[in-house]
Amino acid sequence: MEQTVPSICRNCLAYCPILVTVKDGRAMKVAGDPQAPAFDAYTCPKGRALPAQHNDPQRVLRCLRRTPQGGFAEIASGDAVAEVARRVQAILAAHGPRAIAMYTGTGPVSHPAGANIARAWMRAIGSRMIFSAATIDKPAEYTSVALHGNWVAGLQTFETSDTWIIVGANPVISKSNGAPLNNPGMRLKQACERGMKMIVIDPRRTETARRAHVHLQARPGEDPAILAGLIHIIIEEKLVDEGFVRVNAQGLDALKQAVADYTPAYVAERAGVPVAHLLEAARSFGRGKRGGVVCSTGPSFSTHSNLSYYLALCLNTLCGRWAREGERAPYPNVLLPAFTPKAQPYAPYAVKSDTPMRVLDLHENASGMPTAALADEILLGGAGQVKALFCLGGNPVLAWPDQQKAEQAMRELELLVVLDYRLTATAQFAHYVIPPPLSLEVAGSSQKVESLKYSGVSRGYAFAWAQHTPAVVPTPAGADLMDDAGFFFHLAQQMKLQLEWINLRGQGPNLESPTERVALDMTRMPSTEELIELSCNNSRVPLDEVKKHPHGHVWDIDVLVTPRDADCTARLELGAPIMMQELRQIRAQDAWSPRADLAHPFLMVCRRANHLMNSVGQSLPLLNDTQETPASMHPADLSTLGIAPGALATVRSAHAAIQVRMAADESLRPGVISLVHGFGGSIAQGGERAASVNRLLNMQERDPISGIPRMSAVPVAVERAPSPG
Ligand SMILES: Nc1nc2c(c(=O)[nH]1)N[C@H]1C(S)=C(S)[C@@H](COP(=O)(O)OP(=O)(O)OC[C@H]3O[C@@H](n4cnc5c(=O)[nH]c(N)nc54)[C@H](O)[C@@H]3O)O[C@H]1N2
Ligand SMILES: Nc1nc2c(c(=O)[nH]1)N[C@H]1C(S)=C(S)[C@@H](COP(=O)(O)OP(=O)(O)OC[C@H]3O[C@@H](n4cnc5c(=O)[nH]c(N)nc54)[C@H](O)[C@@H]3O)O[C@H]1N2
Ligand code: SF4
Ligand SMILES: [Mo]
Repeated sequence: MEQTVPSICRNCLAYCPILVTVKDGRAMKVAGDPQAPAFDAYTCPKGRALPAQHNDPQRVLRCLRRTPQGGFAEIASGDAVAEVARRVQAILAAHGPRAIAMYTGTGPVSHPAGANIARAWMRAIGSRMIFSAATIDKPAEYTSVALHGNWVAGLQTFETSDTWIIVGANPVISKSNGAPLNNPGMRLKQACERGMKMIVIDPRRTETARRAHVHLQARPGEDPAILAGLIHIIIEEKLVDEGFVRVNAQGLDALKQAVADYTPAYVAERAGVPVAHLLEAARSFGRGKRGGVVCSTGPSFSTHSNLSYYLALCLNTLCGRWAREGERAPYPNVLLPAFTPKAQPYAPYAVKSDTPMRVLDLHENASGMPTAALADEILLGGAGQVKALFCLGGNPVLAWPDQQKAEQAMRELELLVVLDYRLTATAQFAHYVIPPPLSLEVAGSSQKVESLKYSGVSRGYAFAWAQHTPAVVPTPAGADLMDDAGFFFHLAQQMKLQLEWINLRGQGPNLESPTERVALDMTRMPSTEELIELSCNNSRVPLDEVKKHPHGHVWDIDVLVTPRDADCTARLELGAPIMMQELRQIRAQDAWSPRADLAHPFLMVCRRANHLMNSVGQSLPLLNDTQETPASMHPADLSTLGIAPGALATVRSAHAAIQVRMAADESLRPGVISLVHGFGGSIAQGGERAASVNRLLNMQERDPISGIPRMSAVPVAVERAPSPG
């Protein structure tokens, strides 16, 4: 029997509403849902490949355990949990809780409850060694807010703005920050048609940049200088919203001084963009009535990311781009609790915590524990050494900077438990692989997307959309799967631990509504539906009401932004001393000499591909037919190098070399090579051809707070690959 049912694609954080055609208990087809409001039946290739992903013959359907010979043998899920519990207890007894670490990657995007229960388990054993992909993604989203403060009612929205600055993001492909996630290409087109002046800073003329009023096709890594330059012009040309700044901010004088030397002429030369474009960008933003500046992985990866993100927040504050008293609240919450969207700041807070790493002088910080340093932490012997790692929906061997070190760390672990449905580059080093059911096999809700606003500014949907989906297909016959939540719950049961579920609504100490703590009944594993109910406790719209709209619904939540409290003393900080100091340091740098490094004359940047989600999708023939890392350069550079489009090339950083398949791309700034991240396999699997971008990186140059190393604007040499044989 064939049936078409509504659901939600949970492969990325756009959470598009979909229609799934189900035949004999198998997903056959996925299409956009025309009955869903506000999405235009949009899907991308990854969403349409959900059936291929679910029915993938290579999918892991039973738990695996490493054999003494180095292969894998199947093990019943209950036995796997019991064995892992025993091994964890032995490690705890010998080395204490710090020896147990957890890494959550992007996998939990599709089952948010898993990471919540996993963290509860880590709290129960007393380990603070909780790492996530956030600190190798956009850690500055958190650190910048800690340094600058945030705004209770949120940023003005893209949908209501007449100007917008996008720094190093390509939302048309990646559904990333700042631009609407629902069919972003269409939303950008509509915005430009209604006259929005969009400014895009990107070394590549991306699908997004093609719509820009001004495209600053700058040299990668110069975002701090460019943003300082825009601030300089906005201050010089008196485009600051002085009334707003007087009431809500402090530190303007310090900022003015620190950007004084970032003149248009200096910035233009340094970043390699025309002065006229810089002036036009600053003027369109400053003279617009509403707008916002958002940053993404481009500035995050190319060093000084705290500063880039911080200056973006300062631009928002200088121009008063926060939702103002009396306007409709932009992020009113549907499946999150109602709150009062006040026109006032959340105060800045401490950016570093007192939990230290043992390596690289790093600490837990506003963005979490520094993941980029976890391999070093695992490899460094002595008291506190990490002996066990739980890897929950992540792929360290392809995602962590310095692939060699990541692989070495995976081998060194006494216990590596990988929760994943694929035998990934990381899973091959695991002692246990625990496969979860996939998204269409479990219930879900859109709440995760709403809570994106707690990690940065302007994220998620600015309209009150919500949807719930039941499981729409059964798990495959003969499978013995365990979802992430179930695994940690059963582990806790085995270890006789009490778990506490926490609903946290906010960022750092700034909470939108009170934290809810619920002691779980440890005698029975709650169902996925029960966990969704728990996470939707006190939601503005009851979950049962949301369930009445299987295609999703946009609620008319007409909540207005309320005035600033009379006793509010919080102020947005424009002159945080460490940021001002970094601005001065960058200005004092000699930016030109390193460019004369003849051994590494090109700058490597990375990007995401429309058909892949980080390392996911590579092995699905429907999405990908090559095992070679796609790279591109400007045709003029290729012809100088004597590399034919389509040929193999070697990319060499100061650290290592990899092979890539080269394409010509006229939209790329000359001098830049762009690689797709997430590609390749482990070094153990494939030598030279296992070309993860992360082979090229190391920890030498890293952010002092988040620890993210230079992952973009990496100096490299590019050569014709030696011909085989
Ligand atoms: N050089 C370089 N390095 C990068 C980046 C870059 O652009 N360049 N990007 C960085 C960024 S932004 C990020 S977010 C990280 C990504 O880092 P990771 O999250 O570590 O990498 P992913 O490839 O996204 O791995 C997600 C894994 O989750 C699994 N998965 C999917 N669904 C589920 C599920 O329901 N349950 C479980 N348990 N697993 C599931 C997938 O099979 C996949 O193996 O990499 C970072 N590293
Ligand atoms: N299709 C697809 N969607 C995804 C993902 C995926 O793998 N595939 N991954 C998801 C994840 S985990 C994340 S974090 C988001 C990320 O979403 P985005 O941050 O939008 O990621 P990209 O599309 O790679 O866009 C980054 C852009 O930064 C530019 N860039 C590189 N270096 C610099 C620089 O120094 N300065 C500036 N200004 N720009 C620079 C690159 O050319 C690129 O166009 O996407 C998510 N969505
Ligand atoms: S953009 Fe693609 S992968 Fe992301 S939710 Fe929509 S259909 Fe799924
Ligand atoms: Mo990411």
